[in-house]
Amino acid sequence: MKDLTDLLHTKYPLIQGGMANIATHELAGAVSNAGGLGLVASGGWDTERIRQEIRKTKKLTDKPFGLNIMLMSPYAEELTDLVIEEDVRVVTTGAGNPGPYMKKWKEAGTTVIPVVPSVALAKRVVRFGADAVIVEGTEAGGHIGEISTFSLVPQVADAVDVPVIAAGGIADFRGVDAAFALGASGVQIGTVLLASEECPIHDNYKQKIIKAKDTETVVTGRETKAPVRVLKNKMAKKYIELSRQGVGLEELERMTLGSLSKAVFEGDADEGSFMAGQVAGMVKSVRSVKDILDDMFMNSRAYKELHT
Ligand code: TUI
Repeated sequence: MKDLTDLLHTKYPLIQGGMANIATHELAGAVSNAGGLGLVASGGWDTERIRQEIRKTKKLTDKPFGLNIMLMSPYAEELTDLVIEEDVRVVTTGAGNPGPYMKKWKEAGTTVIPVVPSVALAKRVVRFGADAVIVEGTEAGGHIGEISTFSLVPQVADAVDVPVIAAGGIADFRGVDAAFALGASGVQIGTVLLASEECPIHDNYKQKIIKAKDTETVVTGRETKAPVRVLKNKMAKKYIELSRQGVGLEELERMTLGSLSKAVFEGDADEGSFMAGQVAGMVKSVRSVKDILDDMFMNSRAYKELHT
């Protein structure tokens, strides 16, 4: 199989997670400059704000970067055109089926890499022309599927003939090696990047990640079919209670994005939604994005084998 770095035009076979409200030009530019594929995220922002983020990223880096489109966003449809207007070379999608937009992107020569939580969706997006798939396990932070990375990655790798990128549960070189052993050609990381110098979030959020233990994340909103993994706090308890009481999906989504802003910008320990994956317990310090990526790949046997 072709090396993922040939598809992404990057030094490392790594994509940054498209974290809503967090993955701005600062983070995307830093990840691309460090040798991964940085992403500008879309969840929470309107089309003009994202256009500005894309333009600012181009000023920060001459390396490739992408746009993540959260398909539950009210601006999703507009963003599918923005990709083409702003000549973004790679698009990743999440929280839905990008099938209806694939023809337009393929005609424009965009590289399309959907996040999939199941074998069925992986097969469907590949039929529509996906260039690779990001297979995200339930260990990940934010909006998640049901199946673990360990179980899902090999099943998707057996089912499709495009590169598989493993996501969820990966924070260091051991995760990279495990992903390759399971049949992946690369990784996507999010939580470990929250604790990077370049990540533009409130310091309280970074400190919460660093202090978190293995048992500190919880999944909210299972009843509403929009499960979201966050660090345990007052807001998470309130959200679980409301979704048990049957509060509607739309209201819960609005609440989620509102409380995510409180976490990201204000570091509000009680009212914030601190989205994080189960690997938060592994993250022990704030480092530069370059240190995080160099450490992941210079110590990975799988990466060394591919590149020597
Ligand atoms: O999208 C994510 N993670 C996210 S999005 C987000 S912002 C948010 N805003 C309001 C409410 C909830 C979240 C925070 N974190 N990850 C990618 C991902 N995609 N995980 C799971 C999926 C997924 C789920 C179902 C992808 C496709 C899918 O398809 C269902 C279908 O239509 O077949």
